[in-house]
Amino acid sequence: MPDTNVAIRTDYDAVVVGAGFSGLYMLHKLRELGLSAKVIEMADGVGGTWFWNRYPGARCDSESYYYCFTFSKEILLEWEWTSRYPEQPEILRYLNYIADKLDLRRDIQFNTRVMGARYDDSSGKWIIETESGEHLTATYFITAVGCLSSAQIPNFKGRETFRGKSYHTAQWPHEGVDFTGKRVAIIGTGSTGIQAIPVIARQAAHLTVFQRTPNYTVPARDMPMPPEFKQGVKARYDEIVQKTRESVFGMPFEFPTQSALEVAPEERDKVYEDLWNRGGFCFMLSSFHDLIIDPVANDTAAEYVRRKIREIVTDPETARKLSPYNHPIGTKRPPIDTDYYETFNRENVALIDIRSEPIEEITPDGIRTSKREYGVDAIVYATGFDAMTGSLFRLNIRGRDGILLQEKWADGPHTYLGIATVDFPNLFMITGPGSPSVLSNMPVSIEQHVEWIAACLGYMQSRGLNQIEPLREAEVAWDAHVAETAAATLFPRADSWYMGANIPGKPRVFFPYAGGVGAYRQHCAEIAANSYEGFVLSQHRERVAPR
Ligand code: NA7
Repeated sequence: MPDTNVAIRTDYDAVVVGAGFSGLYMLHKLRELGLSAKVIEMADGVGGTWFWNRYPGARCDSESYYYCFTFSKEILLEWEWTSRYPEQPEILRYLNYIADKLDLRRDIQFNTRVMGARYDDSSGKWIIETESGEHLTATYFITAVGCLSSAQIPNFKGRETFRGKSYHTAQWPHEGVDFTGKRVAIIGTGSTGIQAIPVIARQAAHLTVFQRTPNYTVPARDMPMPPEFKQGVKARYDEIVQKTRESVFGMPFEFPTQSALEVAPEERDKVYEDLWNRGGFCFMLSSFHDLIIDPVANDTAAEYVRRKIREIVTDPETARKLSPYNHPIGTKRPPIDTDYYETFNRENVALIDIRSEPIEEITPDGIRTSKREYGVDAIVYATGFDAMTGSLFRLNIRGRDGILLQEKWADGPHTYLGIATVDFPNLFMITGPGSPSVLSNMPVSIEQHVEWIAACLGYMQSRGLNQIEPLREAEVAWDAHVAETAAATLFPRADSWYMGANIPGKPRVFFPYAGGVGAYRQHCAEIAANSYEGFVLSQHRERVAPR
């Protein structure tokens, strides 16, 4: 990058990276402020997560009527969702519709990868370098890169020797994959594997599932959106939107007030049974208030799911292998499914528990465990992501004095509100670590962050200010609050990607903020109302080098 300690030209008020939900809305808000902005996007289209994750069975686990933008009544009323849980192609169509409706594409630069971004102290500007060697300058640098965008393939020995086809679920070929007549292996039973396994099993000649940790999953109960439900939702949108914003998880469910331990076992089972039949996240979110804070309460729900597995799966040994035992329910990101446990009753599906039979290597013909080699034609890696920080670190962001974000965060992320970080002035991270982000219905948290950032920029604009950076003591206090909030829950008891546990060498801290969407929103609003308490706002005066 050029060493610029002289006055530099500024191309844009803001450069935003990523054209998914966050980048699209951020661009719209920046335009409303009259600021010049450019969105840089690696893909050749909008959509972010929903552009890349095209694996069989890919759909959203949040229900369509609240997994959407809410800032425009016109959009809310105009767009028609077809099913209870939108499939990936439908969400991608929706985001394309948003881009067209708001005329966003003219300020998005597609097929462009950001290689580095550096804050230049003397000019107070960001210099963003792209893969083609282009340099863009901006006053504000805004990351809209998503929390689960850096795909992770474990470094199995011999991986490159495999003669068949390999796929990561988040890098799926756009033309699709036909597994008809093929012997397929899938590694990973997180939300993605759980969605993909039943669909691949119906197509492939044989599917071998390599499972490291059995997961608790609850039926989604997907269905077409009944027209009367759609109408009812549209009539009640204001109320639904309000509820999601004030809720704990960004979803319009009533938070339960009862403890799982206050009710008789039969009554408790009835609650679980009703919610199991209703389907989706409400099993965890609408049953009892203490499932994620009290291990005894939690185990009532965990045991209910284990019982269901024993009822559904006909082979007792397979049922045993599928039964989660080493973490409380809900402490890993809860999946929801369509026919997941039922799939293991199929003749063409085998389950391999790789804790008792570890994968030793990938061979030219398949996967060799400590017991035998499994010959396959294709391997699907449903092995997840370097969550929350992976997509930020890929940008090689350098703050004051050239400090690299991954160096500053070597022992885990340090942020103020999950939005900003000391030594990186004018950097805003939409749904960054330390914010509710992945513990919430993402569009709700994205809208809240984008609107907060836009309001902050508007405040600065109206006062002739152009520099913002958190105070170190505010960041230290927020980090402590994020950690103590997580410590009051059962989340730290799981080896989850929330804890960085899926990536060898990643610091073991709790990455998102567990204090709830509503409380967090209120806190951010109070900070704004208190003249952006905890931030230093100033006017940067460019240092001009002597001639
Ligand atoms: P997840 O939830 O991280 O799941 C990844 C799965 O892959 C999980 O079962 C892992 O087992 C398994 N995995 C990861 N590394 C390995 C290795 N080295 N060997 C064997 N198995 C491994 O990712 P998803 O894509 O399913 O979901 C991510 C989010 O995307 C999801 O929550 C939604 O928000 C959308 P583990 O449990 O770590 O033992």
